[in-house]
Amino acid sequence: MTMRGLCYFLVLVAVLGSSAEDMEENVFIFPKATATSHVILTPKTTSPLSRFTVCLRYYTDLTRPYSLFSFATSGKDNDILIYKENATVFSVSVGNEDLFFRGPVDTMSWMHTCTSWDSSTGVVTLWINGKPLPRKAMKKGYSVKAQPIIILGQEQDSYGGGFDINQSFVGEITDVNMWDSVLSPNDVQLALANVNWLVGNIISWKSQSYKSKGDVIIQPKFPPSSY
Ligand SMILES: *[C@@H]1O[C@H](CO)[C@@H](O)[C@H](O)[C@H]1NC(C)=O
Ligand SMILES: *[C@@H]1O[C@H](CO)[C@@H](O)[C@H](O)[C@H]1NC(C)=O
Ligand SMILES: [Ca+2]
Repeated sequence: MTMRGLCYFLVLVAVLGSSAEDMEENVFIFPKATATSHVILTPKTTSPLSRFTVCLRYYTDLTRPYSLFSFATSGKDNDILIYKENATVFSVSVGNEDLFFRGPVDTMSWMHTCTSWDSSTGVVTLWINGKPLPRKAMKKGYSVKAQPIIILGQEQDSYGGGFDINQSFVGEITDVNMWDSVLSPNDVQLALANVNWLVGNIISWKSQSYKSKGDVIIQPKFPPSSY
């Protein structure tokens, strides 16, 4: 291989490799409110979805609304959105429709959530720290569109943009996994316990490619005993 050929090869490896990272021991810190800083998670599959589960863990002292998980598709900015409205109310959006869930009052501790939706019934289940809130339903028969842009730290009002500083996340996020299935109650408990073999097949915190933009810091998790 010529020198120039070798250079092209190395660039190609760097691009294609796009470094799936084991994030198991890490968190993303969003250190301050901005309308720009965010993380784009690269999904392992980009097909339409007739069911899904998203689990993640977060730690924040925000009292204003904020986005936890923003999954936009072309023409549907809230194709999937997990959002905190205020100290007690979560909203879950599918296909730009919203459902509100009254959850436990915020405490200064790590919160774990799993959100699932099943097109065959429309049932949405929101689990907070391993406990399901009363189930609701929407968008029966709908299919979440393909080719999402998945963003942490900001709420998309357009495909990959349209951020609002007043909806930005400030704090720490980790253990993000997404499946193209509805997790069983038992699997939700395993996700809560963070058993490391339970990995998402759309987003897998154990081998995740991502791009971070702006002020986002990766740090090791503190041991659970710190809290
Ligand atoms: C929280 O948000 C819900 C939905 O928007 C609203 O009905 C409720 O009054 C709010 N609660 C507080 C304490 O602001
Ligand atoms: C964000 O909230 C602040 C304080 O309420 C307000 O002054 C500002 O106009 C809001 N910014 C946007 C972009 O909505
Ligand atoms: Ca939006």
